[in-house]
Amino acid sequence: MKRNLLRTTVFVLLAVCITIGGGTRTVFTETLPVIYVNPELTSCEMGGNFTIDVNIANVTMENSDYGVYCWEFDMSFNKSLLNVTSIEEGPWLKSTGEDTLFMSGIHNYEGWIVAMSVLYAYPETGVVGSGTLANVTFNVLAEGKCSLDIYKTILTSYNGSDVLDVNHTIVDGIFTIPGDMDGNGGVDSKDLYLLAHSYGASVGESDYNLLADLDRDDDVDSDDLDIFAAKYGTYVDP
Ligand SMILES: [Ca+2]
Ligand SMILES: [Ca+2]
Ligand SMILES: [Ca+2]
Repeated sequence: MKRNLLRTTVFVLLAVCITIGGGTRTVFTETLPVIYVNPELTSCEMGGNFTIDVNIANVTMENSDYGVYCWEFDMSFNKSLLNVTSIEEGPWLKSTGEDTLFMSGIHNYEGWIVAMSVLYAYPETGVVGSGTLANVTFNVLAEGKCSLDIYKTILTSYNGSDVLDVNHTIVDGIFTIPGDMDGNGGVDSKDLYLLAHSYGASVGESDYNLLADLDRDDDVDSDDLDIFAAKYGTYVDP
């Protein structure tokens, strides 16, 4: 009975929200290269797996001397919530056709990983532009919220004799509970507002939001709303 009332309440809220709509998106205005987690906010049910990209953007000859020859990052996470199952190199550093030497390490008992890649033959120029450094796949041990914290990053260039540090910025990721679409650690009307904006959308459409597709069947519909209603009011420690 209580659940039916809740579901009705959620539907009414949805009807209100759908008429106002809204959305969020990450915009980088920095002129420095940036290493960032994509998507910035991720959720997944307990026992499930999800993959995030560690991306780079805004690399130019002007801000990197001779392009990037090597990247490295560590990433920490809450080891009681998540385990990393795989780290794969993304295509960015290989995008000019040069071979790379890629290495990674997974330390689930301590809650961190490390990954690095270097252009093998030190060509005349390094790589510029934007793309994916690595894909990291997690298994969810328990529901909760934690930072996917990128640190100890290294970006280097090369002038023919010296290795040069490339100044850059970092944007971390957040893992949170299913239904928490704004990453505040709770499932509430603000999340419903975001779900409403995606309601009726399928994967590939601009309004589609993976965070709203709670059953992960590539569309946002009444099945997702049912799951959302069941999670409505859930909060975790920030
Ligand atoms: Ca929320
Ligand atoms: Ca769905
Ligand atoms: Ca569906």
